[in-house]
Amino acid sequence: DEAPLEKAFDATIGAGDRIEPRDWMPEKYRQTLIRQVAQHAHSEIIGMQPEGNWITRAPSLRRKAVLLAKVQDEAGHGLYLYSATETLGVSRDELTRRLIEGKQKYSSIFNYPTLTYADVGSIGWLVDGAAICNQVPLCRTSYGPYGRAMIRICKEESFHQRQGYELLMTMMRGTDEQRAMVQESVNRFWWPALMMFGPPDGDSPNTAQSMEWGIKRHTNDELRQRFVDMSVPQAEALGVTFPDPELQWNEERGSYDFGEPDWDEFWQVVKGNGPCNTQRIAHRKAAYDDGAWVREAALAFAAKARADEND
Ligand code: FAQ
Repeated sequence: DEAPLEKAFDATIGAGDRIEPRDWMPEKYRQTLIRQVAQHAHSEIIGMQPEGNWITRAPSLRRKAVLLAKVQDEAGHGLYLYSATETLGVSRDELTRRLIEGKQKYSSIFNYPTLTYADVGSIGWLVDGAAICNQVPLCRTSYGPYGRAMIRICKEESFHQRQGYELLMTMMRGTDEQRAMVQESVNRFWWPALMMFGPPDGDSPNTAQSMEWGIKRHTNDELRQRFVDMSVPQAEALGVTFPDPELQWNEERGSYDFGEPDWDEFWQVVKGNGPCNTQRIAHRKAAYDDGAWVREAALAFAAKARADEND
């Protein structure tokens, strides 16, 4: 009889306490977490590709070192998150296979190309900015291992956001050509960054249940609004504009009004038809296949160590 277990689970959630790996949990809670945390992990790993594209072409040793450190952090975030997912009973290898086979998603944003070096700055400022907005509340998510991973990840994302903003600020102090490059990049990344928060609340099948379980703490639209309000003054300080004629301060709401993202484009990208979906998955698959010998060697070594122990 699971009723008393379910009651204890509900009480833990109701009290705002955390569910830990060995606690009983409803199967749907487990599956929702596997879905969200695995998608998040995949996003970090796939998210290494757009910026990784510029490591060999960074304009100075300093910029290269910063970018290299950021991309390495993303690998680390992926690993914390795969570890958190493993506590729910699914292996990292299985999750990687689901990603490569297109059975699990990763964030739409990483299916856009990085065409100029300014895109490294825009990703740091806007993409990491959006990620922070979304992830700071996730530090209080109801599942312990996920929340603890988020705390560390958010600290590193703050550094990522600042390196992007500082990079763009430096370019804005440069030539007219550099300023134009920044504006062009911001124009391309603004709408995709707003789409990172997911579909509008009315079209978000998972939000209500995830909020009830304390997995999500705010709705997609709440966080999107928070991100817009945070970004506008930053854009003014930087000296760029966002490509949205409807963007306007609303005195009554104490928030910015803004236009509607192109949700058809969003669903196309989510379904696999974005500009870089095929390339991103092909690259990930090649890296996985190329690493097969390392996994085999590690397994053989572990088997030998076990055999030696038994001698
Ligand atoms: N892209 O019912 P909802 C980063 C899917 S930050 C693709 O609203 P939910 C840092 C959604 O999965 C990026 N798919 O879903 C970094 C669902 O499909 P499903 C990663 C999306 O889960 C920076 C369907 O649409 N951050 O990596 C997207 O309640 C720079 C219906 O949506 C996270 O993952 C999208 N944008 O809310 C790294 C944060 N939006 O699964 C490198 C944690 C929605 O039923 C460089 N995740 N979908 O088949 C979350 O907060 C939530 O999962 C949401 C979606 C808010 C993303």
